[in-house]
Amino acid sequence: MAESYETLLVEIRDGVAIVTLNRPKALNALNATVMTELVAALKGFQADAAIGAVLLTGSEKAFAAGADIKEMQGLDFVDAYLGDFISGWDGVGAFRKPLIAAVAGFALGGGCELAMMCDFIIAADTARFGQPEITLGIIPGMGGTQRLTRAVGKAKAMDLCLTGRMMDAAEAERCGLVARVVPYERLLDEAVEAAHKIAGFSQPAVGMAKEAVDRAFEQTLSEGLRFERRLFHSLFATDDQKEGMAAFIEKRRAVFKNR
Ligand code: CO8
Repeated sequence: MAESYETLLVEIRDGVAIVTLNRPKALNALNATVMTELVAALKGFQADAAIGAVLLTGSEKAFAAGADIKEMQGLDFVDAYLGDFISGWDGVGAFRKPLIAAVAGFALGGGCELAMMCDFIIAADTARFGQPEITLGIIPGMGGTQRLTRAVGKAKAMDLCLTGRMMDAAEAERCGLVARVVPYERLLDEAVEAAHKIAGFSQPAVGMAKEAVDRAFEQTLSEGLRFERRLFHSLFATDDQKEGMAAFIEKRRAVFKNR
C-alpha cells in the first residue's frame, strides 16, 4: 500500500515504484514540500526490499519547470546560506537503487537538475531541457553547471547556462543528456519496461553497477578501474552469480534470489 502525499502520486507495480510529480497548476515547480516528500518516499523505497527500481515522472506538459520561483523570491543571502537552501535535494542523489527519469514537456532549471540526478533519462519527443536561471539573475544551484557539463561537455553546458535557451529532445539525445527518445504516447510504457527489467536482476549487481558508473565521475581512470574490479570480484560471493551463470548454461531464465 503506497503512502499518500500532497505533491506526489505513488504507484507500486511489480517491484517498481512509479512516482509522479503532481503540482499541475505550477507546472510541477519544485518547492520545499516536493523535496521533503520525494526524499521521504525514496527513503521508504530504499528500505523496502521488494522495490527494485524507481521511476520519476511528471505531466504531459512538464516534468518540472524548475525550483518554485514564488517560494524563492523573498529569500536573502543570509537565510539561503545559513539554511543551506536546497541542500535537502542531496537526498535524491544519495538514493542507492536505480532511479529513472521519464521526461515529457518542460524540464527546466531545478527540473533539469532533478532529471540529471536520476541514473538515466528517457525523454518523450516533446521534452525540452534548459537551465534558464540566468534569466532570473541567478545560476543553477543543484548541479546544472556540474552534472550538465559532465553529461554534455563544456560547449553545450556554457550555451545553455549562459543563454538560458531550451533544447529539444533530439538535441538532448544527440549531446548525450538523455538515453532514449520515444514518442510521448510510448514514454511511460518504455520507462516502466526498463524499470521492470532492472528490478528483475540481482539487486547487489544492479547496485554495484550504479555505484561503479557513478564513480567514473569522481576519480581517475586507474582508480575507477580498481574500484570496478573489487566490486566485480565481490559479486562472485553471491548466490545470484551462481544462479545467473547456471541459468545461462542450462538455457533457462535466471531466477535471482536477491531481486
Ligand atoms: N515556479 C513557480 N511557478 C511556476 C514556475 C516555477 N518555476 N514555472 C511555472 N510556474 C507557474 C506559473 O507562474 C503559472 O502560474 P499562474 O497560473 O498562477 O500564473 C503556471 O505555472 C503556468 O505557467 P505559465 O503560465 O508560465 O505557462 P507557459 O506555458 O506560458 O510557460 C514555461 C511555461 C516556459 C515553463 C514558463 O512557466 C516558465 O518560464 N517557467 C519558469 C522556468 C524557470 O525559469 N525555471 C527555473 C527556475 S529557477 C531554478 O530552478 C533554480 C534551480 C536551483 C535550485 C533547484 C532546487 C529544486
